[in-house]
Amino acid sequence: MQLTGAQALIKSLEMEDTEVIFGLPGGAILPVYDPLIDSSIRHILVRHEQGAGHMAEGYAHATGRPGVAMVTSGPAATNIVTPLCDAYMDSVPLVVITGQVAYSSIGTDAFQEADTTGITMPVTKHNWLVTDASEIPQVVREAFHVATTGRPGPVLIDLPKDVANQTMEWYWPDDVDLPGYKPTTKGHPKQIKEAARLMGRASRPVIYAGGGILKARAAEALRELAELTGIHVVTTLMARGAFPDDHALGLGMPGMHGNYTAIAALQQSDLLIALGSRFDDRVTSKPDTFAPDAKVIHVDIDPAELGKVRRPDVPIVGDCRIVIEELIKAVRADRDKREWADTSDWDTKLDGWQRDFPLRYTQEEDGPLKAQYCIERLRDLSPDDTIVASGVGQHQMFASQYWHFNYPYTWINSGGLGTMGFAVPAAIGAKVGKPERTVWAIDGDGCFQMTAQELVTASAERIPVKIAILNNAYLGMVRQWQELFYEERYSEVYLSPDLPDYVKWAEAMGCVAFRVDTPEDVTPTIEKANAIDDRPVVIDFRVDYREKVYPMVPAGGSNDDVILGPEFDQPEAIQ
Ligand SMILES: Cc1ncc(C[n+]2csc(CCOP(=O)(O)OP(=O)(O)O)c2C)c(N)n1
Repeated sequence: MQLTGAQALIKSLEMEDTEVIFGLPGGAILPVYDPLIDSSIRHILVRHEQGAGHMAEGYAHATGRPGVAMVTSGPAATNIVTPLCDAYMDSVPLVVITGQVAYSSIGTDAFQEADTTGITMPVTKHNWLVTDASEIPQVVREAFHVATTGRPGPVLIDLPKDVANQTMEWYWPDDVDLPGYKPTTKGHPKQIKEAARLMGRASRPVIYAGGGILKARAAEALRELAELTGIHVVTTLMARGAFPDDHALGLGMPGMHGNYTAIAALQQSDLLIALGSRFDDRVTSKPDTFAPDAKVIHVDIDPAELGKVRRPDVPIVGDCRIVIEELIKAVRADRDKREWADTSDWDTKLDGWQRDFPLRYTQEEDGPLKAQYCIERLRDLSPDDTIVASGVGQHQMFASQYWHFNYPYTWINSGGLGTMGFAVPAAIGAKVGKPERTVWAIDGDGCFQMTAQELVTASAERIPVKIAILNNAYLGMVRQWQELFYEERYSEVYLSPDLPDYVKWAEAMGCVAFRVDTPEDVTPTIEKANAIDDRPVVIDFRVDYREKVYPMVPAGGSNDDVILGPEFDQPEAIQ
């Protein structure tokens, strides 16, 4: 069967079971948009290519399947660099297709030419410049394989226009053979045995669970390991939902804005069992003061993570699910042989910290509206398995702190890159992937202004996402740092609560919109929003601009010096 390169590309995407492409056409990718008309693949026409990339990420986070985006050359390709970098940092499987000028014109500064493979090389797991149409099925097969195996991540296929117009003889490759790319999935049995032995000797062990748990579909295995050993679990910002917050062994989020118990548990631990986590600086703060007495078991599918920040005592390269399942067997065997250390003092200490230092804020009945209160009401009034996407800033930290994540794949955020503007398009992508679920974006007013136009996409495509803008009239997180560390010298952080008029703006984009000024309006308005399921809804919550996110570990400091905030008598240091 003879196909054009463009037809072969669409057919290859169908062979990979692509159900949706997020994209926007243009000159160089025109040939591929033609056969798309006859394809079963749904296309969602975005308003900006950054939106396409983040939608594909939201889709991938929610479904576990690779997100696919397609854009044209030059400025469209550069517009999608931010989502590629975002996906790279957070290990999100994406396949991005970019149009390119004709192969014969590459290097001539042709109209809308950009060196897309050069620009994206540092932010993709791999990329391909297709030089002949016959390569297309092979390249697509390889692209999906690389994006989804090992440590997942984004890949890019750059397709010159003349190659898309060439004809080729259709084939579908039986397998993928990439010399030099053979991710290790099974952990070394000796190391796993040693890990179990260390776990049995520790009297202050903590499981430090990262986003890798979710990527490896290892949440169930993690729960089994925790329950079998009675070891408490902290879940990083990327792992929220990987272990239920409501579980007796769940300690919640550690890090710069983590809760006291999670931070202190890591600090005082004598054994960290790091599973799919990467000792990010937002968790460790100053690495040489982090968890000084702890031995470390570090499990990661990416060997480059082991020893990158902290040298592990027991490094294990492998897929988290497979390794944890083996570790469970090793723990059982070890327990048959020897008595495990007593951890009851530690458990009592953790309980005490949880009792003495919970997350706390005050919402006065007639006082200014607090962001935390809005989030708690959203949480309690929405279905348990609601998917929450967030932007970046104070609202993101409040959302991670105050939502109770009890199910995996319900929390979607930009952890590594911290991309403002992520929430709206990511929520749209998640809703496309999981149309039966309620999807709330919790966004800041600054973030919302970066990608709000994708609500036009949501309205046009009938994707009924819900957006809560926590409108504090400021770039709040930056304001917080200027207040605390620059002597209240506020520089370029004021945005205004009314410019734009968020309700009118949302309505102009086809959404239903509400504004909430007082605590008493919060519940009825959320109830109204939750009852709408045929179009997007936006609530403009006017929240107190003075509120700060606590606890807080000052950047560059030690976790021992975590600041609890005005609601508490500050302890000297963690002890
Ligand atoms: C694209 C981008 N630009 C700048 C920043 C730096 N930054 C981090 S948080 C923040 C403020 C966010 O403001 P807003 O969306 O209103 O959220 P808030 O902190 O007020 O909840 C800024 C500017 C960023 N993370 N991403």
